[in-house]
Amino acid sequence: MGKISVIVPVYNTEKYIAECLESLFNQTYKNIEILLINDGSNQECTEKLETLSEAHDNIRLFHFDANKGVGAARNFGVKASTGDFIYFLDSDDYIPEKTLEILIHHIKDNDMIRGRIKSTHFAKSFAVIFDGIYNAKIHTDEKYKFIKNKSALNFLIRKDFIISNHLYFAEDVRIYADLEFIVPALINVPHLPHVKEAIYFKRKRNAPILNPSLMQEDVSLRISDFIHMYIRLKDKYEDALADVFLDIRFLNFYRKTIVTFFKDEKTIESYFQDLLEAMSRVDENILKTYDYVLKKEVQTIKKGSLAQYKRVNRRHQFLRDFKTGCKSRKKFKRFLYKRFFNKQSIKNNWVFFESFHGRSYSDSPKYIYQHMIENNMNYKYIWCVNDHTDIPGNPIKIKRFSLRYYYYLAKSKYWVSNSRFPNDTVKREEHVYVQTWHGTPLKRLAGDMENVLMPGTNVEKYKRNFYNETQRWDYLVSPNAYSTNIFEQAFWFDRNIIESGYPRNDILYNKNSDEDIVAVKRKLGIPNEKKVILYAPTWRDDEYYGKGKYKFTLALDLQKMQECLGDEYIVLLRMHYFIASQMDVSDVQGFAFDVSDYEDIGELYLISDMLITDYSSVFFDYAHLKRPILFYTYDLDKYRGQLRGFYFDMEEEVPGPLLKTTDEVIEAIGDIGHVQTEYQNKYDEFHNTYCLWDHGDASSAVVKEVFEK
Ligand code: C2G
Repeated sequence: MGKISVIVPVYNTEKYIAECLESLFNQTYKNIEILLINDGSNQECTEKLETLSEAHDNIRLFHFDANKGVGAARNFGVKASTGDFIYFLDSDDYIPEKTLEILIHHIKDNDMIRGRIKSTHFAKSFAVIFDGIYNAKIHTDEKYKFIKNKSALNFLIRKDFIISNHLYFAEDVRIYADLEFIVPALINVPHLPHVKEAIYFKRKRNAPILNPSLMQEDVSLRISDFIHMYIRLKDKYEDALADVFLDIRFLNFYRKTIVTFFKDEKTIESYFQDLLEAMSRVDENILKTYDYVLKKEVQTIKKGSLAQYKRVNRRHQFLRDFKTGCKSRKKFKRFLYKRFFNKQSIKNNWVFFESFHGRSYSDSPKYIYQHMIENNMNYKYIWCVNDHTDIPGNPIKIKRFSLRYYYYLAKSKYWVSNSRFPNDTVKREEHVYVQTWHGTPLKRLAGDMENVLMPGTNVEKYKRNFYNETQRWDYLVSPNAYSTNIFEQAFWFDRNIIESGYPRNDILYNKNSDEDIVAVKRKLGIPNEKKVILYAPTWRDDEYYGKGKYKFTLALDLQKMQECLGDEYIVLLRMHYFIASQMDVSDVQGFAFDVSDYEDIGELYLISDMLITDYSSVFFDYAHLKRPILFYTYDLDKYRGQLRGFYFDMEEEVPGPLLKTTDEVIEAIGDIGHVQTEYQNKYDEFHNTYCLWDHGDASSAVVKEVFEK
């Protein structure tokens, strides 16, 4: 049937290349050569390519001295190839084992054929293709719809067709090099067969910030590259179908990407002349099919007056925002926020506090605030709390996402929060944003996460949003040196880290007295004479009812615990704030108490004699008290492997036993003195590593740094 030359340009994809090549070695169609074009990759990647190619006869490896771009690499590959067919595969993607076989089987007399491209966010996806007769569907008028993402991927093409039509990739653009190749290719085929069983997995990179794929690159580059390619191709070819394809893609790109970019008016000027050139090539009949607003903008661009276009753009941006604003109450608030509140002056003495997305008056923001009011500092305070909560000092209280929320956020100079603000909030230059974060990380965080299994997002979106958020923090509070290191990397953070310890832990040093403990127990209505076990597990990324609403199935047998321990102990069940499941303690009344709604977990630490947790950061804080900690890690392998991954080996580092069953938990509690002796050394080491900075004055240190310097 002929040999297929698979051309794989490689640029710093050392994390993915082995999987990519493995998918080629596994092809059921064996008559292939693999051309690896190392496009000036780093040393690690280059060495990896050398090792891989030495181990396999059908790999031919070529090196460029410097990075020349994907277009140049593929052109080189075509020239060096010896096959009858050409197939382009990107080095971070992969294909199921039958893809090449299906394509070559169906190409018949055609010059090219296309399979299906599927995006994947996962580390590895697979497709089960059952043996059978697959039909290639022939496309004539709609053949251009197969230029997905404007790319030449997952086409199998005859080499002599490429040569006789002088097809090549653009070498002077970074992102849309494929258009130069694929548009004339399609012009020269009367129709295109498509087989949907021939799948190509396009990987959405999970490091869009530090290691972006081409499409994840800077939007300004995408704009200039696309304008460039559009003009060139319009001038070079006269083909009715290609014209329609190019005009529609260009106008859609203008509406989706360029208009959004032009929200920042300063950006317009440097693109205006090129845009004028491009728009003057758009066919009037195509333009006619678009809405009034877009037509008006295109006409204004074509007139060539930058000032006039800026005015129209300003008006239209407002209209677009207003139109979106009218879609719902929520959107209208955002419209007012963006268009009015954010245009007003900032109040220099207003401080806006939020803890766990307004779920409680708690955590480090609470202690920073308390320090400020106790010291009569001259500020006006705003607290975002969703429920009616008593807060000393009479601050203004507002609910998250209310109109007042947006108003006060826009006008308060200082923002203090322990988690993220909504993505659509705007931090102006005068705002000062203090991020306290909410725990020493054990579970991998943000930029360090491989997979994201939370509902309503994916790894790329999650990281991008996270990145946008961390880049607006002015200060980040760190509880220990270990966290500082991780925060810098996982949050891409290189600004002010306040190495004060956690304000939320001040209480563990300042209120650790019998009197204070009795007062909290009284407030909770729990018996004073019994010892207290606090069970505070974390949440599971993949168990949820919906966005932000997680499930938790209690895996502790409380009845059994009551039978064995009830005379001496009571248990406080403390669910993570994301957990929406209700705990049913009716069968174990007087023994188990649901304290999930209690605002300040620090007070619960103080009144408990031991902690049971799992992968929650609570144990880093609890260790300040030097009281026993048990780890009920019944799903350790799943949690560590599949869900999150950890920063360190739990078995090695944590200051207490890892237990898998209720019986083991009961046994450890029954013999807690022995457990303590056994873990004393580990506990001391742990304390020395993670608990060195807190002495009860972290709030004061943060306030000094942010408000008194
Ligand atoms: N928390 C709580 N009750 C629980 C679990 C947690 O009150 N049952 C509070 C603690 O203050 C804890 C914080 O929420 O330190 C963060 O909880 P984690 O279980 O560690 O999980 P997460 O919210 O995912 O934060 O760097 C820290 C990580 O980001 C983890």
